[in-house]
Amino acid sequence: KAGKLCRKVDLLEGKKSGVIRNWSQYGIILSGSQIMMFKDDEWFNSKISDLKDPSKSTILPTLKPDVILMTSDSVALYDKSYTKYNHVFRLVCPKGNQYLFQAENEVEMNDWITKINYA
Ligand code: I3P
Repeated sequence: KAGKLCRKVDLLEGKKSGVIRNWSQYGIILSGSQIMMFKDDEWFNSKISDLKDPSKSTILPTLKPDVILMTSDSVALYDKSYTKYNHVFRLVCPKGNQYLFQAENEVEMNDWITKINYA
């Protein structure tokens, strides 16, 4: 799956202090158990149709993501107690890191949650 999400780092190793807390938008590719994150919006827009086409997956190894998150031991969940923004899900990672991701709408949010958890 590929698309765009806004991300905020909520906890690093379980701690809130010292964390840069702003939201920023990334182009995202979920491939296997990796979330690859790209800052360059223009580049991502120009590539997005290729990235959504499984027959062009040969380009995946050549990509240089700005951030990579491994999802194999992580859980994506909808956090009911989080009410500040809509369509936000939480990614909880084994070392205590937690990220908030905001999707465009509820359908997209649920799709990301499902695909991350079953990747
Ligand atoms: C943060 C920024 C975030 C905000 C965060 C602020 O300030 O305004 O948008 O998160 O609040 O610390 P800065 O840009 O100076 O880093 P929310 O929009 O999610 O509230 P927080 O510290 O309460 O997470």
